[in-house]
Amino acid sequence: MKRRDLLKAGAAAVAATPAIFGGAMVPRSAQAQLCRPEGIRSPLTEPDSPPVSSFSEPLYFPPAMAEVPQGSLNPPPDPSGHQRFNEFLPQKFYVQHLTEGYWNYHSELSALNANGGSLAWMFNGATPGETLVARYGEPVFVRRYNDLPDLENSLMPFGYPASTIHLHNAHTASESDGYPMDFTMPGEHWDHHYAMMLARNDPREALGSLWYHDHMVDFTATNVYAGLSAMTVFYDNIDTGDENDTRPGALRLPGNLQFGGDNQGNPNGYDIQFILHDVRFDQNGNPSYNVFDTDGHLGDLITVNRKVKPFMNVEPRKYRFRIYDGGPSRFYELELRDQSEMMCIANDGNLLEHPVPVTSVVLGPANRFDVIIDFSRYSPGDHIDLVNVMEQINGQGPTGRRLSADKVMDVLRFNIVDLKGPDNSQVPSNLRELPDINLDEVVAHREWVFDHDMGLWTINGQFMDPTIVSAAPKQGTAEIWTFRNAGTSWAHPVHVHFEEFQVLEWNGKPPTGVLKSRKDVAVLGPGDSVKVFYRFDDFQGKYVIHCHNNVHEDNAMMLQWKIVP
Ligand SMILES: [Cu+2]
Repeated sequence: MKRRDLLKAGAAAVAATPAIFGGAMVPRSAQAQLCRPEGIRSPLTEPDSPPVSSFSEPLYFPPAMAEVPQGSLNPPPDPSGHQRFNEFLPQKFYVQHLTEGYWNYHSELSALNANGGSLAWMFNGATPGETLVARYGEPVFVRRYNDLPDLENSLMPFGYPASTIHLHNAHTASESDGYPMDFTMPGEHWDHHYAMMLARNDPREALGSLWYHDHMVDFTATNVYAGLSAMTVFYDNIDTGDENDTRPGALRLPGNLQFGGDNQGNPNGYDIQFILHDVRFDQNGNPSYNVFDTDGHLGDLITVNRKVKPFMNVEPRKYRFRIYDGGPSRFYELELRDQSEMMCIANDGNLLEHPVPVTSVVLGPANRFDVIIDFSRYSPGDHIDLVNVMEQINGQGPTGRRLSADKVMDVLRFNIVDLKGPDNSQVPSNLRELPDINLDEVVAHREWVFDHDMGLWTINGQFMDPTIVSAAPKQGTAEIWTFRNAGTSWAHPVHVHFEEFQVLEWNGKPPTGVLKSRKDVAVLGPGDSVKVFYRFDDFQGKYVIHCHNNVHEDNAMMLQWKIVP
């Protein structure tokens, strides 16, 4: 072969390489083509966190939100402020207060701080806030008070104490969605009505693993990093949360709904939620953040449920883990240190048609995966670690390379303890069917190009501007949207509020494996293009499309769109 042919073959090989995200779990050799070092504009110069021990801190399990009586809400809920309120009358009422305080990320960090903890913004005194556990057919009302200190009195050296809380990616009316301009200032509150309705009344549209987080315009990355994130679990007629459920159709996935119960110091039974945030701490044990780096923010310590490199006791049996990448900018490839098998059952919180065996999961900011890990292959006294092997050297995106063995990042240790009872859970071969895609319903095609212009991040050449409506799909119609990354050295996890999408083509090819699913975040590596199918139903109003690298989002990579009659 002549040299020129070799070069051509090399170029073709790169062009044909499946993107890491479009072909999640692609062979390692195919992945070293993402955010390449030659594209680096902002080498990481932040000081390292103080050293802390791995796996010495117990995992934090946020409790489920506790109901309050409707009559305790003063003023009472105002039905006129919500679409379809009387049709979906709330059955469960909750109240949250956003406050500033101190959180024990790790006892060795807390020991560095005169206040005995790391500075944090929290929901009802904790981060992550309580888990919203809800069922389809049982509408929910959440009142959130912004009790953060005002800017002059806040001790947090970053962030802005105005807040709007988005329930990602619930099928929520615009006014309850946490629209970025619908924010409260300290002393104000906002009411959220979650109808707990299936999109288009279709049980195939049920969502499972969601999260709620601040979405303040221009300050999402910092406010979430400060602590304003938490998890949500929706159950329905087949994914009932009870592995002992004898009703026909019940999937009996691991879980026993023992919220508030306790068998291993673990209130959530065998259905466990992990939200990952990478955090960098200063010498006083407080989170640190460089507000001048618009490429993204990387922490050097991975927190799980806001505990640094914690441990969790598990029985030798099956568990369901819902794993959330809480950002702001880190991408993960998570695997067990022995690279043993996990069963992936959901992508972005939506059950797959069939479980897919994997040895790792790849997540960009805001992606979620549900996996089943069967610890029965281990014995009491053993331990096995969950680790991150994705190399990322700045906020732009991952390099695509695997971390060398000495650089692999500790995430969480599972300590195997004695079995307490029988494992009645199942991993059925059929989970949830996908809704139909009827291309005859498509009335419009739109393309959204993610790029970098004039020093900031853009979509279709535009910066976030709440006075501009960039698309106005009609309620009851379907459209095809194409997301394209025009950049050569950065990744963009693209998120659209309100509706799930199904991927038609990822770089021209139909999705397979774990990507054959409903999703709400499409991670675009350099040059990637994704064509998706949307329907717009049930509610009207304003929503956003944005990059979920929250630092890109805050530096203008967000547009408003609207569902119109
Ligand atoms: Cu981005």
